[in-house]
Amino acid sequence: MVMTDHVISNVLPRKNVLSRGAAGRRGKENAQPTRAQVIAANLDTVFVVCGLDRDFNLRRIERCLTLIYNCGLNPAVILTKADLHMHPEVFTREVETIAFGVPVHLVSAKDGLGLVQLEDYLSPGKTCTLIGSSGAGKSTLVNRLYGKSIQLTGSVSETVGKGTHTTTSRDLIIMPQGGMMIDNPGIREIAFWDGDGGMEHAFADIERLALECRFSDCSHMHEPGCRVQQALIEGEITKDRVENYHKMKREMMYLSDRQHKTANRVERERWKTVAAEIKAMKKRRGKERVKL
Ligand SMILES: Nc1nc2c(ncn2[C@@H]2O[C@H](COP(=O)(O)OP(=O)(O)OP(=O)(O)O)[C@@H](O)[C@H]2O)c(=O)[nH]1
Ligand SMILES: [Mg+2]
Ligand SMILES: [Zn+2]
Repeated sequence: MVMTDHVISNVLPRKNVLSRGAAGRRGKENAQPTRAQVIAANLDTVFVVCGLDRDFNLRRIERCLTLIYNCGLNPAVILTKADLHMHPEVFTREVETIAFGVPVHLVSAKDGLGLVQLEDYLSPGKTCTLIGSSGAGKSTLVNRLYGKSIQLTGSVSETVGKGTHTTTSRDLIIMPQGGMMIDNPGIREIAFWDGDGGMEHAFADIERLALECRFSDCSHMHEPGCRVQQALIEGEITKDRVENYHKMKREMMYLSDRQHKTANRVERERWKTVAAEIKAMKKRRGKERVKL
């Protein structure tokens, strides 16, 4: 295939893929995605970029981490715009309470704070991608790490604190450090797509507590002897985190249920075709016998 003056000579096989439920469910309450949308492939690290302005949202970070774990990929969190605060480390600590073992980098594209830590992810042969909402500061980071302005950047609305969806395509950039970086458009919503394996990593604290519940099928809502509820009362975990856990668990169950149903339907349809072929074959044989 020829694209302007470039020729694609080889397409590398996909080692891994970051995908989410395809968008297009806006305005439809509880509507679920029906297709997977690939964000990027062959990744070593997926950066969740969050600006330390009105973009900062622990629940969204949790959601992004679940999506990344679901795809079997390695996350790292970048908290950018650190220059807006006197003590930005408090945000790092907050994120560390929900992201176990995930590197959290505090950076500022404005004054260069923490950028050296990111260089390691960009060594030759490595590929990373940036996800986050519009206006989080993804493209500004790419520009800073690249050393010049190669990606367009936009402003954030003062009234609603949101970006203007400046980046509109997925851009793979070969960085001067030797690695590759994929800049993405801002994500409006994160619909899950596949499996539920990500929950145990993203909510390791709750899953660990759940092992101590009295009933093995505890829903952690109202059962006696529920360790999760106890931890909530004792302030070990927050209400918001538990609510987000339940919400995502529901979505995951719905998804796996629906995918299971789809698989059943595929199987039924396959058997319908086989049965029709057998019937046609019998009919043909019958005719052949009559001829004899
Ligand atoms: N103070 C401060 N502002 C920043 C920093 N990084 C980015 N910004 C500002 O944040 C705004 C949005 O930056 P972008 O890099 O365009 O954001 P984006 O995440 O690429 O947004 P989309 O392309 O719309 O998804 C711009 O006005 C930047 O100047 C930072 O470290 N500090
Ligand atoms: Mg951008
Ligand atoms: Zn329980």
